[in-house]
Amino acid sequence: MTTLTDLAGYLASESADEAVKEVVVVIAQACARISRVVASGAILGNLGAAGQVNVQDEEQKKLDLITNDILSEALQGCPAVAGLASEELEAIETTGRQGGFLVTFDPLDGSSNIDVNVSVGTIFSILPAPDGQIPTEADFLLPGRRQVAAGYAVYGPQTMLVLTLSGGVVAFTLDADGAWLLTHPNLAIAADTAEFAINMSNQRHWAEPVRRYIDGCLRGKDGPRGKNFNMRWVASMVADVHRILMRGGVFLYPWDAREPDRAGKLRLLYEANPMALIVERAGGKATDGQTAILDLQPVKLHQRAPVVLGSANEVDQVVAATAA
Ligand code: AHM
Ligand code: MG
Repeated sequence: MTTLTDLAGYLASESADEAVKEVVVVIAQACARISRVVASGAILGNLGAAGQVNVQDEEQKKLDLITNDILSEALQGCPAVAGLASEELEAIETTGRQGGFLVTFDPLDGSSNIDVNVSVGTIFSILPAPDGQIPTEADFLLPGRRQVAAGYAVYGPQTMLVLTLSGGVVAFTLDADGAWLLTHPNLAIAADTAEFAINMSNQRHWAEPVRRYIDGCLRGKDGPRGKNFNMRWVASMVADVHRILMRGGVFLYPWDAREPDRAGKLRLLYEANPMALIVERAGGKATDGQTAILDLQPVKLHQRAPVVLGSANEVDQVVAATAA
């Protein structure tokens, strides 16, 4: 058996700033801990609702709160971190330090799946912090292109950490001893696909162009696309994006008419932006339908965005269908 490089070995070979690497190590350790806590589920009495809602008015699970605490405590203790923001925290937290980095995260994405033992994950984004001052919320409102690193951990049949630092996209698998081993040194998303991911139950609420695009896929080889499509929807963005990284596909969470004043379901700073950076670095595309996700200027911390991402040529098809 060949010996696999671990996270420390990989980081030693990477040209990124040493302080960013420190932040990545702290997050990776926290994700390994979260993996154990998630895996213990009912044994530790951690499944089920926490009995409160978050800033987005969504019911929080016990594990949303536990995993949020694990990550925020880890980042509070990391010398290179000046501030953090989480899906589960209304306001930013500062660490009392200046300079270094800001981290935004969704500690347990797809948490509606926890109680039924389906894959969930942690998503994170690392941004530069302002020099010479304690960060404020405004300092977090940077376009996704300013991210210095992004990644996610997926807690599935295998626990994996997908990461992009200064170059491409790599993935590590957590071994039984708690080490992250580099199992996927160069992830690239196939440009073409015949697989789409969308919550079809919202069909009647979509805008007409999205309906038209999906209708074209559903009509298969008898329709305008001239080929049959498969559909997958895990309802865990990490799991859906992970599948797309591994075998191609397109993921859509568009605006819909259920909450017309909201741009979509997914949040820009800790869901759409980190996933968009990973997808672009792997050769795919990520857009809100008009603008590359990474070029959107955030105006508030928990802002939402419509998301279309994945195989480059299929994202182009969505954009063309929605522009028509
Ligand atoms: P969460 O962060 O509260 O878990 O919500 C985000 C999740 C995504 O992981 C997933 O793509 C989407 O919500 C699923 O939404 P739906 O319940 O409409 O299928
Ligand atoms: Mg989420």
